[in-house]
Amino acid sequence: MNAIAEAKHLHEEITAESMRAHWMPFTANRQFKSAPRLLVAAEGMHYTSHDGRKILDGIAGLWCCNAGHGRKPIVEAIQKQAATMDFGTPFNMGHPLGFELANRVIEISPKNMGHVFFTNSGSESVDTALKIAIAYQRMKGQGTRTRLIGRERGYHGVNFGGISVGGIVGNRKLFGTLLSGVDHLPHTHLPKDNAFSKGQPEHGAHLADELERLVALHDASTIAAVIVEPIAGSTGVLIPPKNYLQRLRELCTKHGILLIFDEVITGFGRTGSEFAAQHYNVMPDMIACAKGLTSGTVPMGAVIATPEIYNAFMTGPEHMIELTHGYTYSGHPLACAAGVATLKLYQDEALFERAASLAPYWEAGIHSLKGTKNVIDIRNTGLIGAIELQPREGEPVKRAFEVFLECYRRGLLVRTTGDIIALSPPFIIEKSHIDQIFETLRDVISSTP
Ligand code: PXG
Repeated sequence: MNAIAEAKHLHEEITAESMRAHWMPFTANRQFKSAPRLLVAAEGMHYTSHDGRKILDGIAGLWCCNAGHGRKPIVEAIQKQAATMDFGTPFNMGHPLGFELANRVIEISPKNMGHVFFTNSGSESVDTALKIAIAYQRMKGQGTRTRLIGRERGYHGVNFGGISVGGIVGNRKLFGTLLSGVDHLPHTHLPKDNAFSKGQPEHGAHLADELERLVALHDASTIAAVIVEPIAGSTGVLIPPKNYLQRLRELCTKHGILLIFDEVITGFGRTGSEFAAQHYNVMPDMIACAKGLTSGTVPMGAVIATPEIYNAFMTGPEHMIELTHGYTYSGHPLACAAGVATLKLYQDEALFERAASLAPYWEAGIHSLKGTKNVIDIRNTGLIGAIELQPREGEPVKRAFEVFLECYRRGLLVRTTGDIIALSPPFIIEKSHIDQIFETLRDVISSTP
């Protein structure tokens, strides 16, 4: 039996009872288990569903499979590494691929970056960066700088640090008091002024000045770091207004506050540049990343930091651990093998350049949906986009969810957040796929009540 037939066969055996044990993440478990949607194979731009249908991947898995699915050089590198050395402790031991991957990451990072700390996910990258920020201030003799500033509508993963600086109430309210000493900038979503902007919106740079208000309230001497997504992804693709990130950078520098960019989604070519930092020409002090680092093939994240930060820790007796932080699987050999092969593939196939060169076609495609029934805003940059729908009276979220289900039925995978449809295809996408995505969406949105 081939893999797909086997998976279909397995599906036939799946019953409500056999699905009970798996508590699924960020999923309406009961709805799902009453009508399961299973993916069983993936290649190039497509998934195969359990019922044997080809599904066009409009979201690169979940903003991560930037090189497309089942890419041979990555698959073979993982296979080879699994057979060569499965695991080795990352504490006081190393393996060659960890160093190679760190060097390759630095090669494509903003020029002010120098060091890479490996994690296993975006959430771990965020919490690692926040810990490094607080510890760095202490190492510099500024131990009172412990406060962290996030932003409303920010998503920084699901660990305690990330949800504390994050700004999504649904992800926070169940979990108690979270970290203390956290405050938030206002979000930058100004639909009245900026609806249907192509790329960066005109209005909203002044919202960065809110940091001055927070400094006046708390005093700079209590603030360690500001963390923002250069483009807020999970809350519906909020593109930074022109000059907003520049102003935030200036204010952080002025007040001795570290600026952390959460580039879990925007890193590794999504904007058409290596990182959003280069795209917007604003250099943070640290970058949290994950997803595209291995094109989603093996879980891995990283924090990229400046030499200034790294060197602040390289003091004290040389036999002592400088940063008491790390995960059993930091720099896991399989993840490093996948990462090295992925970054090489991005380079060999010039995939970031490909994303940049397709961006105008993508932009024209997505904005052609302006005027479609219930579409109240469209946002885009690089190979990322969002279509915001008017929520149905008294039934928020439902209209977009129905669009998601109908797209899936018609062979297209999109992502929804609230009443926003988010898109972020693999960079190997062809113009014909772009046409298919927007034709399908136009039809489905028009016919959804
Ligand atoms: N930061 C950002 C900016 C993210 O987008 C994370 C951190 C956390 O990464 P991990 O690997 O721990 O999941 C993310 C993750 C969505 C969606 O619907 C996006 C993410 C995760 C789940 C759903 O847009 N991004």
